[in-house]
Amino acid sequence: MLVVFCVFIVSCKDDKNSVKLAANTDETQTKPNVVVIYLDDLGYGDLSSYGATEIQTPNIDNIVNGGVRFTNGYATSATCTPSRYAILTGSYPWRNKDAKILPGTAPLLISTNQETLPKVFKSKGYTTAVVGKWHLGLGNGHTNWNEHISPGPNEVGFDYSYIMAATQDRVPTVYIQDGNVVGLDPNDPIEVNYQKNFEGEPTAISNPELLKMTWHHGHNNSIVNGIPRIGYMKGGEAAKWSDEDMADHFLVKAQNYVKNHKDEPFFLYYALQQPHVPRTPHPRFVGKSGMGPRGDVILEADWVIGEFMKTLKEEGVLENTLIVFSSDNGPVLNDGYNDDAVEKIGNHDPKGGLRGGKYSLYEAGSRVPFATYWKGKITPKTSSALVSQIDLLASLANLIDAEVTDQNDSQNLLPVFMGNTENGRNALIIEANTKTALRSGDWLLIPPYEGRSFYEDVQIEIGLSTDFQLYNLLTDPGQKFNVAQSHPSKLKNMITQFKKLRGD
Ligand code: NG6
Ligand code: CA
Repeated sequence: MLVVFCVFIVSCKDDKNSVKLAANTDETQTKPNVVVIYLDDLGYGDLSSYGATEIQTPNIDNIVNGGVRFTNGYATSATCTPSRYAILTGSYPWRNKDAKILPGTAPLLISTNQETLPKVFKSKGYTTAVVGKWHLGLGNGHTNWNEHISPGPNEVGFDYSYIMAATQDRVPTVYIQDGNVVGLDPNDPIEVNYQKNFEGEPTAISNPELLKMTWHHGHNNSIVNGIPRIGYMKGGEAAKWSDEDMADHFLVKAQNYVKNHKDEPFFLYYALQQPHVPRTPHPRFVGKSGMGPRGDVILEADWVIGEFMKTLKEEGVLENTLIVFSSDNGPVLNDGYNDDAVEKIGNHDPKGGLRGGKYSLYEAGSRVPFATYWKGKITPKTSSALVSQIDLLASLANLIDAEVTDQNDSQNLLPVFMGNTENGRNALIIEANTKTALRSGDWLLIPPYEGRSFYEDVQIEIGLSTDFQLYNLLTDPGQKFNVAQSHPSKLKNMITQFKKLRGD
């Protein structure tokens, strides 16, 4: 009788949620691996699987078209640091006043006491890793780059970390493995300063003849590899990365991680640097897109992802691995370097018909390509459910039967991510440069804000207006018609809901 009862429980759980794996004698064998593949500044329209016709991204398309392709998938923010903070903590970035684009010298933004995605995995015996772009601060704000750097990713849940500290355009331009600068010569210590230059060190202003890439706005401090950066850096010559090799470099680290950990359950956060500036495709990809470096590095990212997927297959873990693919914020063409992104864009629309772009409260700022792929487990489909990267924490916790301990903003949408239902979020707050807006159902409310509405340097509409803006995204995805005046009761409802969710 008891046996029959147990079997009933197990199969009942299985029926309700196809993700749950049947009870097994060897638990570790059945725990699924999870890989989050995260791009930097990839727009909603930058992939052929999201409608691009001028560029082909077959490897990413295999993921997107082979899984759930979300058409209402969001990063929490229109810039990097806040989105990365949210995906890793499950907390809205606007709750943390420091969650803004960080300099390379910023202290660690995530508290070491905070719940994080990798900690959730560790609570169930997983091994965890981050490879690629970090941009969440390191140390206590007075980092000595020549010593062990802590706290960092290893102190917020990652067993292994192989990262760049901030962005490819910010110093220090070195890789950091588990808190130590890779390849550092102790006789050539690194110094970093975001306020002032080190005496005698060339900058883009003092020595323009040293540049192989020129700057358009910002990016005129230290020169590394002929590329002018944000911030000043001295020393560390042997440790400096090669920009053109960065994609291959991170790929090998991600592949090796899979090879070394294929026999235990793992969580890997693989954060590629493309197509953020400076766009430095490996020579293999130069000229391949016909769109200049921005298109070329998208092709490079696509290739790298194809290679990574091959590794999962060759190592025999593909069918036991859930892949989440997304981007940290929307697209920008000229983000500070003269790299032909505008001149060579042709008919390509990185925004995929949405309005705005990176930095913007309009849709193109935070609505991004978003897909979940699991060979043999997820049936390919397109989903219009409203989902945010912030929901991965609660949803992946559910996948592995882990407890969520902190009070946060993450919603358990596992059945949506598995493609079993369209019941996504009812509402979501999106953010751009600390300003917030409400998506609720098909509607988007942007409250009135002072401030510039257009960011000249990058030629992007920021979305700010001193009037209320209300858009119906179903009938007007390009946000051409502000219907705030003609829909007073909808507007009122949205304002009430927004205040409630913000806690104002
Ligand atoms: C901006 C940089 C931009 C980019 C961005 C961060 C200037 C003028 N612009 O401040 O180039 O680095 O920060 O991008 O310096 S993000 O994707 O990491 O948020
Ligand atoms: Ca970004």
